Parts: sequence; C-alpha cells; structure tokens
Amino acid sequence: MLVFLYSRTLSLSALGDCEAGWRPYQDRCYYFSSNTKTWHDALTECQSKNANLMSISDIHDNNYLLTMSLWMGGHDSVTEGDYLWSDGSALSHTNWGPGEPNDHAGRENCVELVTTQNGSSYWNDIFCDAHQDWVCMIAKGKTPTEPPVPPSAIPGNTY
Ligand SMILES: [Ca+2]
Ligand SMILES: [Ca+2]
Repeated sequence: MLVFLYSRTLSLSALGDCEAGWRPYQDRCYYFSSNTKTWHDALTECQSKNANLMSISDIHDNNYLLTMSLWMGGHDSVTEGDYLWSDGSALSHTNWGPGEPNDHAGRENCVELVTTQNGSSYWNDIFCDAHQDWVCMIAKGKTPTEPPVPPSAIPGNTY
C-alpha cells in the first residue's frame, strides 16, 4: 500500500507542471505504482515512459514519501559495492540503514527505500527479484510516453 503525502512546503501552483498521473515535487515529476514488480521490471516500465526509477539526490527528498518499502533506481549490479542510479549517475547522497548495504548472501544488488512507522526512512540493498512498489521519475518539461510497453525480461541483462 502506497500513500503519497505532499510536502508541507510544496506549492500547489506547481501542480500544473506534470502530466496527468504524475505528481510534482521540486523540479521533477513522479509516477507511483499501483502494483509491485521486480526491480528490473519496474525499471523497464519507467524507461518505457521515457522516465527512470526514482533517485534521491538530496536528503530532503526523503521526507515526502510514506510507504513501507519501494524500489529506487540504485543498484550495484555492475561492480559489487559501487552503487549507481539506474540513469547511470553516481550517488551523491546516501541514507543507508544501520549495517546496510550488507549484500546479504552475496545477492543484494538493488536498493529499496524503507519508511518506518514513525515516518523515518532509510535505504537497504535487497534481492532484485523482490516484488516491491516502485516510483518513476522524470524531469519537469520532459514528456512521459504512454501507453507503456509491456515489461519483458531482456536476455543477458545482469540486473
Ligand atoms: Ca550488492
Ligand atoms: Ca541489505
């Protein structure tokens, strides 16, 4: 179950800056899933929308989401322990939970955002085939494409 809360500081005048179904926050628009997918299937669906999985570049970005867990774009599928966003950019800010990322069983290469009952949140690396809610992100002014291409596995993909 995913609940979206606007930041108290979000100006309502920004609502017109995103396409229908996308929610504005700062200079980006966000699309919240209504189902759960693996990390790779979520990424495929976001990319089919001309978008990407959510990344978080600023600690304040963490404060407007309320959910139990959802996929972000972070992964260390290329080099173990070297995390990148799904758009290829490096992480400039992290919010790992205590002891994370722990690469449990040598199999955790995708990043979830976990929000606790008291509203605090942290990042955790987790098995990429877990089914989670997910969030796409696109820059304001960039038009998302619809309808999405049905997600399918890409042979040889290492995610
Ligand atoms: Ca890992
Ligand atoms: Ca972990």
